[in-house]
Amino acid sequence: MDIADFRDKILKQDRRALARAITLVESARADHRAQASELLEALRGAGKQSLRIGLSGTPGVGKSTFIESFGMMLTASGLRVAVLAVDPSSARSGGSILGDKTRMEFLSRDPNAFIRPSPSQTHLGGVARRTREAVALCEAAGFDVVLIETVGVGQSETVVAEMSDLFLLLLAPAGGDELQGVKRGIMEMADIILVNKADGDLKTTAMRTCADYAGALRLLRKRPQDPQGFPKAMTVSAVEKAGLETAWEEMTTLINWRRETGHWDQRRAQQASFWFHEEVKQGLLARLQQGEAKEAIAALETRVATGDVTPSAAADSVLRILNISAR
Ligand SMILES: Nc1nc2c(ncn2[C@@H]2O[C@H](COP(=O)(O)OP(=O)(O)OP(=O)(O)O)[C@@H](O)[C@H]2O)c(=O)[nH]1
Ligand SMILES: [Mg+2]
Repeated sequence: MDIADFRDKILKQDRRALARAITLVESARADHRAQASELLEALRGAGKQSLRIGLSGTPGVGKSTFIESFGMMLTASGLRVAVLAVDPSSARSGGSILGDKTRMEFLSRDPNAFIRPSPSQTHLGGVARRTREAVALCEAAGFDVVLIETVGVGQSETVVAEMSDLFLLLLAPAGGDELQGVKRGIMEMADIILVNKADGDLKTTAMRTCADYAGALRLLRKRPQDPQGFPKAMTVSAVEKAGLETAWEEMTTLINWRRETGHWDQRRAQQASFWFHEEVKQGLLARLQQGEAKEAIAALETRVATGDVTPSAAADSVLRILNISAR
């Protein structure tokens, strides 16, 4: 494989080359990983910074429909949009690809859009790296906006938020006064909450839900990366394409402010550091799960349980195998 040629094609926005490059970074094969690293290194700093938008929401809130409508609005205004997905739940793998291709019927045929459904996944660490690398490839390929979708069912929101410039939480109208069981931690990550399906019979409920969340957001600790009025909650209808322009204006306001005040660069720097630490941790964990260390752990497990050896002495002998013993 000619890495320089591959690099040039991606920089020239060749979609086929981009798709092949993403396949390469998704591969677990050692030779592919080596090529992927070389390619990413060759592309580092080339291209431009896209606006990375993370989008999370529970199954059925309308993520796919929203991306279709929102994405079409962006491409109509001349922007190039890439859509990536982080989907750690193996239960959905297979189904999501088919579903999304039909839900994003127009966007998937738009020459200014690039949609990449999530591959079937193993563990979240691997997913995070592959998605981050796919984002970097889309940036190199000159996309103005990279949308990173995740189904909000667990830790995947954190993964997406840690690679986004802007994090959107999509919610559905909810009756009653319960705040849909949205975890506080996820609320705290959101820059803009969008209550979708604000149309027809659901419109009044959507407005009430939106007001509830606006209230809840005001109770959260003020974050340095927000100008006055953010984070905020708004209503949209992905089906009727209502509120999308306003939502985009709010996103632009927030992002411009962050660029001007240095928070954009600061966040990207913090994210790079976060992923550096994560990779170190993942690398160490991987080494514990193979070879001599793995065998030693298995052998010591019973001895620790029966009190034959103390937990710390046992741990130390495992760490010594990796040459990282503290003693
Ligand atoms: N009334 C109304 N229905 C909507 C709206 N957006 C999506 N829906 C409907 O909600 C259902 C789920 O929409 P999807 O876009 O597939 O939702 P999703 O979040 O991508 O779902 P998963 O991919 O399963 O996680 C579909 O029947 C949509 O037609 C909206 O703005 N208004
Ligand atoms: Mg979907």
